[in-house]
Amino acid sequence: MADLAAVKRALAAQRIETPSWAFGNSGTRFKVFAQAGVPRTPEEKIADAATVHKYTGIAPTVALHIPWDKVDDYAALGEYAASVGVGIGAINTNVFQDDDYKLGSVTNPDPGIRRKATDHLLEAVDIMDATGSQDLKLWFSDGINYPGQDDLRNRQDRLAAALRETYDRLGDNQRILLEYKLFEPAFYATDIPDWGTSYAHCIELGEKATVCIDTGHHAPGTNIEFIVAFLLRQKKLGAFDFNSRFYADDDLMAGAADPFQLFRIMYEIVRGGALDPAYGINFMLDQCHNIEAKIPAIIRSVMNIQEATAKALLVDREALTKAQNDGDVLEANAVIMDAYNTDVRPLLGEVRADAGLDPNPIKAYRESGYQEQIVKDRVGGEQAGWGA
Ligand code: LRH
Ligand code: MN
Ligand code: MN
Repeated sequence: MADLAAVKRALAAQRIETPSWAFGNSGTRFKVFAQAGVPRTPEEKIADAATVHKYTGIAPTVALHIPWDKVDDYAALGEYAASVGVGIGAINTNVFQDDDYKLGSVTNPDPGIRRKATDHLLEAVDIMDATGSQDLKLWFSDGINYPGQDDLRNRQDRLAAALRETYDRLGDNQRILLEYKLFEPAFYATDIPDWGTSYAHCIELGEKATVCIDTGHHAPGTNIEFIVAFLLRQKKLGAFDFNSRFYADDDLMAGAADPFQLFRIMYEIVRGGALDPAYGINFMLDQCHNIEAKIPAIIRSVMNIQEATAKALLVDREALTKAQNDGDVLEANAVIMDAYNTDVRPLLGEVRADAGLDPNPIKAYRESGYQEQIVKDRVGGEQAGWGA
């Protein structure tokens, strides 16, 4: 049996980072459905993130995306965040929304465009210095649409050079989180399409470079928990971008499409001793709430991850090990399924009550009047960044 007091302590200590862009309007390439009350400024996105933290108690940092969250004074933005009770988390770079990047950013055949893209990555490290952020999150949309369009191998060399320059600019407590994605916007070959490519570049760079797993960036059917287990064993897993998907990179609420997969991922995290914030994994959300209200959707996502984690913590590890060593396939599977099928909502309600929170964060948010207030106060909200 799992030790319930230890499970509760682990749940109370869990941390999840919210993405500033999830609070703004977003949509598909077909339509952005604007919502009333969405943030107009980075400060308002941070205020919404602080609200998510207020009701969940486990989301004390918010990731920024530059230039979507561009301000003149980043130190002042960091101070503002602290004043509303949150910290600035990962700084996400954006080298995908400029006409110059049509043929790629850091892998572009034009050295001038590569310089511009790399300078943006270096600027992001300056922002980390100003905000005290430790994580530089890099995702490159770079890739090609047609066979022969560019040289696959030369693009890897250009990528490695930009990564090296950026890595060498990092301070002692700063690190690179290198994200991969199978396809989109490139449709034939992406320059960092999978965890193996990201991992190889991270190895080449050094210990301050680790892989970021975005759960929506794989081919259907990919066993993500295997990737988690493998990277933990190599000490090269640095972060998650959690979201869920039915088809491609849908960016739906984490745990909505496949809560069982989320549980299996969190089980590998627990089994690897990597849940404790001291281990250093940044558990971020990366989602878009195109048709549902944003703040409660983000609260729901945090709760879904908590539920998957609670179930993972409840796995009877001793019984599992015994069944595995006995070669008892059915019993081993039953131990995992018993944990997954446990209703952990009352347990999480207790954890929240112990922390002085309402056991039902969504209800508490709805009753708080915050939503009505932002609808009244904020007129003319901005698009989160897609196409903005
Ligand atoms: C790319 C991605 C990456 C970006 C974010 C907005 O699909 O997952 O993390 O920074 O979306
Ligand atoms: Mn992502
Ligand atoms: Mn994505």
